[in-house]
Amino acid sequence: MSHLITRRRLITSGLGILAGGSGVALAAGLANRYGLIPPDNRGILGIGETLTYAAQRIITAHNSMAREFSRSEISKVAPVLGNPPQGDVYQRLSYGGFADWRLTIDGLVARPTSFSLADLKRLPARSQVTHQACEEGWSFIAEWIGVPLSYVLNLVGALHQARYVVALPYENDEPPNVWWESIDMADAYHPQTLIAYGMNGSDLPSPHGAPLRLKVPRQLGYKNVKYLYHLTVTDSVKKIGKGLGGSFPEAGWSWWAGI
Ligand SMILES: Nc1nc2c(c(=O)[nH]1)N[C@H]1C(S)=C(S)[C@@H](COP(=O)(O)O)O[C@H]1N2
Ligand SMILES: [Mo]
Repeated sequence: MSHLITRRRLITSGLGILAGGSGVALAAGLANRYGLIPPDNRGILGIGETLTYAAQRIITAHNSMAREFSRSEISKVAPVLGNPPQGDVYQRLSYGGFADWRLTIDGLVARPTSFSLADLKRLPARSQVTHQACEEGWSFIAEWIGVPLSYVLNLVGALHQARYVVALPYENDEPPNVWWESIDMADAYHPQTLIAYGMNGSDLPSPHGAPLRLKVPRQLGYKNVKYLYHLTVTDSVKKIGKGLGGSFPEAGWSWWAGI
């Protein structure tokens, strides 16, 4: 974890040096021109957020891949952070094998759709053995299987104005009172970004987000929303929650959590 932070600091300070002094304004202007201002930017005071995100998006190809491991490297223990939704409804859905679970995708799409677990399992699957790191400092390697989010976005016909995909878990509440996060379209269409329904050869266990979770292996654990119930495609996150793009930015962490 610490070396990850160091790498991010290096990228930020590297761009800082490039930008240097009044050059910061120039860099910020360029980032703006190319649509690379993250939702949690705090104007010139938050320039670090903008430079880190813009630098990553400019320097690395959009399709750069998170490292994949072999099955023999799968961790024996996978820690958990965050509990399943409280209340009977989730319990009942779970007893029913989540047959009645629906993942709704709406917003800037040509065909808003609700998918059952069976619908998603019929779509082309992709699996990957990747590393998931929590901002708290622990991490693990696991195999995830699911349908690429890009495939589903193409099915529902995401419109060209789309800039973010907002991920919401099952809860009887609205942001900011639920766990929510958003990703940009580069991550949404990235081949390793999955709507995952399986982990280490089984259905997703309840503590890890059953029946569905978002897997965004190029970012920290907190972007990987568990109990995934609703995806909204949007051109702005300003009117959702506190307008910063997710629960963690609302708590003072970075919206873009690339590693
Ligand atoms: N719905 C929901 N999703 C969530 C969380 C949560 O509390 N609720 N915790 C996040 C955090 S901080 C991390 S590190 C990972 C943890 O995933 P795991 O429990 O499978 O290890 O899930 C993320 N997704
Ligand atoms: Mo986390």
